[in-house]
Amino acid sequence: NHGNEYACWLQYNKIKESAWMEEYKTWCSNLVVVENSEVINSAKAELLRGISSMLGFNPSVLMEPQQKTLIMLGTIGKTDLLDNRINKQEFEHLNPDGYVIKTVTVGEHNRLLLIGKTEKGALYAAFHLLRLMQTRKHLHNLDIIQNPKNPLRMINQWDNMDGSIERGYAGKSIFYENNKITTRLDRIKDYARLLSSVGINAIAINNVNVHQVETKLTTSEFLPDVAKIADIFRAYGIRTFLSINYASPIQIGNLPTADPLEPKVREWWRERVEEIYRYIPDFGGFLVKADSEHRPGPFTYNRNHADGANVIAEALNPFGGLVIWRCFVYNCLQDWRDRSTDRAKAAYDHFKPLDGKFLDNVILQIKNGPMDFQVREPVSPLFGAMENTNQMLEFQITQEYTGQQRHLCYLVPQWKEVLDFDTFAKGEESTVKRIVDGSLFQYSNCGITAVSNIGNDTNWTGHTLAQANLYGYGRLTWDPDLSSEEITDEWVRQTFGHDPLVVEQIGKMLMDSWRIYENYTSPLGIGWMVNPGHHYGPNVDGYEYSVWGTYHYADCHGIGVNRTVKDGTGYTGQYFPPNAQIYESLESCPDELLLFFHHVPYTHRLKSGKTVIQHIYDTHFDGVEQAEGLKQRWTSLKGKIDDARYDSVLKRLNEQIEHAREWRDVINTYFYRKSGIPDEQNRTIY
Ligand code: GCW
Repeated sequence: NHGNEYACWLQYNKIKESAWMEEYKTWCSNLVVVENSEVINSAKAELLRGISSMLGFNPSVLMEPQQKTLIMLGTIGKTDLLDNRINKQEFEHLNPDGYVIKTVTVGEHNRLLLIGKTEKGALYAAFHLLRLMQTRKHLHNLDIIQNPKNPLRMINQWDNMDGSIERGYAGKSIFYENNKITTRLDRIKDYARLLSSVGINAIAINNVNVHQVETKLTTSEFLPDVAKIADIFRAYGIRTFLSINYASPIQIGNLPTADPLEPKVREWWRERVEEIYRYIPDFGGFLVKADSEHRPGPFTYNRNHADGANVIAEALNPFGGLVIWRCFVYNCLQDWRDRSTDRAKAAYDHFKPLDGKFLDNVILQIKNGPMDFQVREPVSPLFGAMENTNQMLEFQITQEYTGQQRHLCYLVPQWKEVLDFDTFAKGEESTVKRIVDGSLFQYSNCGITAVSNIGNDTNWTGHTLAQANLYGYGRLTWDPDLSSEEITDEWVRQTFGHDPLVVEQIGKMLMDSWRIYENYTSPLGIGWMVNPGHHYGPNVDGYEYSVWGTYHYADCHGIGVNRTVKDGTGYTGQYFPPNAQIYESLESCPDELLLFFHHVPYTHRLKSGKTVIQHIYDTHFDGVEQAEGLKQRWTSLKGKIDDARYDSVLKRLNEQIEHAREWRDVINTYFYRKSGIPDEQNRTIY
């Protein structure tokens, strides 16, 4: 037992309130499980663990129902032999991962049914019941039908085999050390439990930047160990994927080329894939970063991304494997004087012309947003722009540009905005969530993925409150219609208990935190004012004259990127109407994205009535005060939270305040110096 910070939201703390204890005891004394499979066994083990820990006794496990009040766990196929009053029609429209939770009366006794359409559904039902108990919900009269909205609910690890994690802020990798796969598999199992409890069903276990050793993960040198990891995840309903190096045929296959149209290359991929499936029969497939940030890809051979993806997809197809091909492709050797190249436009320009050219088992993975994972960006215009090509969405849970898990920044509200964004691709209600769940264009493969925020720190995420981002991400992939408030409330109760003050204060801290971070860092949709390389801390011109295409164009007259069709880069034209018009016009463009789309003088008046320069000053002064407010909320909870977690969060909040001040002063001074316009309120600007 490593304590509450390790257990995250699966603490299963002893229930002290006697009323709840009595109610749950009635239900949980007997557990019937007639099936015996890996996934069902995981579900059974989790129920036993949770119940014994919360209620202090081990339920009797029965092989067949008896005349008692009991829980029944299983799949609709097997449990329909027993009289369970289940309406089978309810299952017809459910996805394979769906389930029903229901309380029924049979004879004189009650049964609580946890019935999956498949065994994965049963596992999710078990986690759901434990969540109901951990959040103190009544169990009588349950009638729940759950169906995951997204077929793929995925996690990407950016872990390297030397144990480092690209953009990792919570220690080292739990998967690798010293260029080998770890032998400490317990931690991976606990990770699988956490992920599965929120519905994650796929994971790519190595960094999309695939270096020399990692290229060999697809070979017999490492496949036996990859298979061990896949075994663990499989028991929790999670399929394992590998990130691959596009130049593998050259690097490990001794071929002179990786040209996708070369028959020898095709044959090589076929053999590679066959071997992988001998070790991992349900292998998920490959995640590919190609022709992106100096990674190899089909461009070398004058082939396009469809040629590149399809040759690998062909090899995977007989086994049901997928190619997940990233759209993060742009010119990373730009000259800052070149105003016609626009990184935000790149994904659309590269991929839109290839609509319909990809095989069915290829999915395009599109980053939110069009530039990168900035604090605020518009939604990528590529969503909805490819009716005949499977798409999925990529979020970043790890807080690369949002405070690196030293600052509190709860991203669920940001993700909700993206998912709810109406692209108008097929008229009204063409929201991003309906595109990536496959319902708008009937995609065969699709969903949501995100870069993980965990490492081997005891609390997994560095900042204990950053656990909420992992939890919330999973919940949203299952059901993007859940509100931020619901998710937050669930997470706080499971993580910190039910004291009303605790629930209220932590909930507010989380809900306000993204806006607070935005306030003291990046105003009005401008990003990138960070130190180059590690991306922590303010540096207004850090990226301004570099090759990455990330400019704000601030000078003594004004700031912002003109991305209009009229006289800018033309980016706004990538959106469907009416979004295209809304962003094109200075009058209708929302304040929060103004500088993403327009270059304006510092004296330009926002819809809020403030000038741009005054907005910059005000938000930066406010942001620091709000960061101080976060600490006040937290310290009001002293004594209500265990010391370990209380102290570690307090330490980070203190650091956040320090850094917020640094941000404020650096940004305000820079723009005061550039514009020469003083703060209306005469506050200190250095
Ligand atoms: O934002 C950038 C990161 C890189 C990352 C890249 C990507 C894995 O700074 O570290 O590389 O995105 O998404 O490929």
